[in-house]
Amino acid sequence: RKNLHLLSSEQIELAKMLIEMGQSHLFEHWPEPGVDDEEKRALFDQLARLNSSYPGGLKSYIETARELLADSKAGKNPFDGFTPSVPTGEALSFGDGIFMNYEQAGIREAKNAAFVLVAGGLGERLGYNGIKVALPAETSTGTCFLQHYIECILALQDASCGLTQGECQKEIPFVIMTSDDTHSRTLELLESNFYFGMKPTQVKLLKQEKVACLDDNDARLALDPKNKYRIQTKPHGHGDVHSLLYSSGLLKIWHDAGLKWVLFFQDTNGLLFKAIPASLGVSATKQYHVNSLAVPRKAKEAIGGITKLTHTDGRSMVINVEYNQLDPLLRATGFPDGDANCETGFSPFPGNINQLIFELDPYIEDLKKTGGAIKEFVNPKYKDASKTSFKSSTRLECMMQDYPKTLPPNARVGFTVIDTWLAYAPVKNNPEDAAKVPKGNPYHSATSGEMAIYRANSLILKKAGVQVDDPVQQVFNGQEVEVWPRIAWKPKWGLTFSEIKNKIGGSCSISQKSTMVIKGSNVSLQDLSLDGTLVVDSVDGAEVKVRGSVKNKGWMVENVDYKDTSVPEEIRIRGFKINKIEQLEKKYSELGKFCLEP
Ligand code: UGB
Repeated sequence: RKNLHLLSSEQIELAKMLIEMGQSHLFEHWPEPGVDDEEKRALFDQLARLNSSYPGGLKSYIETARELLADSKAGKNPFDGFTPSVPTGEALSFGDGIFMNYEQAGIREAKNAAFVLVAGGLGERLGYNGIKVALPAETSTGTCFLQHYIECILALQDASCGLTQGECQKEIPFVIMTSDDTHSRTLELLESNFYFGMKPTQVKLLKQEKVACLDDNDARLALDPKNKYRIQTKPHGHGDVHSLLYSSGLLKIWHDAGLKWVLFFQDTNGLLFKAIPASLGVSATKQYHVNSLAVPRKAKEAIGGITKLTHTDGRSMVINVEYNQLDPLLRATGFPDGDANCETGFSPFPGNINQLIFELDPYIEDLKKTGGAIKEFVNPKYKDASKTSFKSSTRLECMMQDYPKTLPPNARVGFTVIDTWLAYAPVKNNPEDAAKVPKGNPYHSATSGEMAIYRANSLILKKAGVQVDDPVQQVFNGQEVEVWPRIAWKPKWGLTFSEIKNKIGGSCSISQKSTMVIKGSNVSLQDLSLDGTLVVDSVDGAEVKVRGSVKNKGWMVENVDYKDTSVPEEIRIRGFKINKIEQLEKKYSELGKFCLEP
């Protein structure tokens, strides 16, 4: 009470509420006025931020926490009354007629879409010191994930308007959700690279706030062990993206601009955009309010399972069940083997890759009711079986894919299963953990993420008629992977299968030791025989035909050890580096028609 004069009238109201909510321990230790006054004010500034950034404020946070902590202590099953079963969705097969029709529908719709990248996570499992979106997706070109995503969105924009690069009047909005852990470094990456060609006004960064940690089952807010005038905070999870989009006013702006779709995606999947046109086409054709992208899932793989949950009262929903919950849920509901592969060698539950496509208007209508609040969960680590105290403080968390949990039963919620090789190769695990992944399960490492890009590009070209040599097996950082020719292209060269096919003519072949990098949009391959390295760049408006035989010493993939600190971290976590020995490299800077025939 003696310190009240230090606070504004709003802060006094906040203090009263906190005391009523059993949080007086936050101030009990405060010394006489005149001692640490600045620190006391700083605590209230932080409390005000925590209060305003959570839907319903700290009161609501504490109430929800008490309920969830009581449920957790009682061992209540979050799936009580629900029986899981395998849902049916749209399964796509790359390159067939249906797939290509969906791709065309998706390209038409792309100009009515906004993209949202959730990039607030530090990636603790990867243990990389930088932000994950700054990591090269592949090291033949060195293109980082953020650059790749921006180039994909720009290419989609142009393709959707039916124009060549830069001429499209409609700008696809791009939002990046950051956090205190990633915000300044994301902004710096964008600014120092001129937003990778996107207009700065087209990109919006929304920073998520962390939430207060909780010390006990009464949801007493935890003071920071290092500073008794600060609340300890931790990330709340990617589910924050919904309330942030809503409170930013962006959804209304998009609605007024005639947009129809919002696409959410994660920070390190170099394949994702190969599946975007077709899956957006599925959303548009089937008029899905929510469409989750999924891939065949290996049992125990650290990706959620898309599951149909049917309640005893008749309700049912199709929802992600997170990887740590799927096994206990199955065991408790008559599947004694839990999360196990079936005769196909995969889990019968498709794997959620957290690429979500929402139809904008129903999304806005739902958020008007919820403010974007997502069903949360709590995961306290108890000291002992009495479940009365925690090993360390806990907090509420939420996931963006839990959004459909608040939808009415008539909402059209679907999912699209797509080949893993085409759609999903995230970079999440550090080399040591990746090397311990059970044989046959994906590594999800920087090594496998890069090799998956070459594999996908090789398989796409093969399907388009190019004779691509088989891969060799090699071990990097203890992980055995297929090494295909290192083929990389800018998204504007080919976003869809039909576009790529149209750029290939005659009989083309690429040997396993080869590298091919295509940077121009209008480069076609005619009777090309490549055995070495070829790099072709051209400005828009230059039409380049590459034909004949290219043979040189090329670029070699050489082992490096992840413990070798003389090698930059972003390279050594892959376990290999590209040694550029010899290449044919051509750049066309003038408009016109050219033929590259060595
Ligand atoms: N992220 C944030 O933006 N903010 C946060 O507070 C936390 C994360 P992880 P996770 O597709 O592979 C998810 O840690 O949570 C961003 C799905 O829940 O990489 O283990 C972060 O920057 C799971 O169902 O993933 O698992 C990153 O971009 C499964 O689908 C993204 O959120 C799995 O991803 C995901 O964070 C998958």
